Amino acid sequence: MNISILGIPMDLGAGRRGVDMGPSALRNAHLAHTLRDLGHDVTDLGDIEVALPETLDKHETGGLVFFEPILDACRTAAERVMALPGGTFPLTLGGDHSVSMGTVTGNGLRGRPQRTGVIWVDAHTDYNTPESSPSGNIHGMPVAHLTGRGDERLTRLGGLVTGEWGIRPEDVVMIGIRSVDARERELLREAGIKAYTMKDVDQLGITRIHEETQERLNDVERLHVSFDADALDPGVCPGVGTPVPGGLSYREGHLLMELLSESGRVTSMDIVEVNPILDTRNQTAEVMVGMAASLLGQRIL
Ligand code: Z70
Ligand code: MN
Ligand code: MN
Ligand code: MN
Repeated sequence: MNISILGIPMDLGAGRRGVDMGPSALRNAHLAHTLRDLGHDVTDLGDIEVALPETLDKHETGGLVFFEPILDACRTAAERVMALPGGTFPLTLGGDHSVSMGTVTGNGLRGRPQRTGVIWVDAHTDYNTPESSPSGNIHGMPVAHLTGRGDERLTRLGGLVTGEWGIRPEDVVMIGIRSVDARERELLREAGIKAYTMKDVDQLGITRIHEETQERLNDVERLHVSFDADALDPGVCPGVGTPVPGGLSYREGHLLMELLSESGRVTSMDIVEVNPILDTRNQTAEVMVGMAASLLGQRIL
């Protein structure tokens, strides 16, 4: 497969500094080399340019911290993904999770707009709107905006999204959830988004959750996996902004990626929220490179 790596070194959407170094940490953990060893043709497109917070006023526009530079970066990311040749697998590296407003949109609109399913692997549901958000941090809001809720400038990505295309709430499946804000929980319920909590992971197991996910997303034409490193347990991935106890184990993470790989249906992936400042000897980046490898065909035997 042809894989294109694109970094979005942005931490403007997160409450803490450091995930802007995520792309660098993942490259240092031999991302491209690992995927080439699996037989893929890998092109690293480098990073897009993102404003540094030190150069900006901490502008809050209607409950959205750093709204303008985040919209800029997401739009640029979307345009870069859209420009990739058909058949290429985009592997996009965050950055905080607000980058996925750009990457998911770019993947959905590439070539011609297609119905796109999203598997959101995360401790958080990232379904706040500017009104419901307790923090104003945009990385807590990407799923709401991708499914058409919130600030219209973000849902339309500054005019890039025109016409009917959007992610349907029923085409989103979340896995690994264990931290949801009060208002956010109500919004999720109203929207009818399927979310597998850690309770579900414990009760049903990853195999059953994967089967149900495939069934639910049976009709989508493209399938994007957005993997927030904080979905995994902090013992496995300590280098994340807000570690939440009781996460996916190393084995559950790999099993999910292996099953998704075997399905042959995944067309793009993000790796986000890796924070090298808070990490232990780049362990989190190394684990996340392993997750990408499992999704992209690595097998034990
Ligand atoms: C909270 C908010 C969040 C991390 C996403 C947290 C959001 N729900 N935190 N990823 N690390 O501020 O919206
Ligand atoms: Mn997230
Ligand atoms: Mn998260
Ligand atoms: Mn996060």
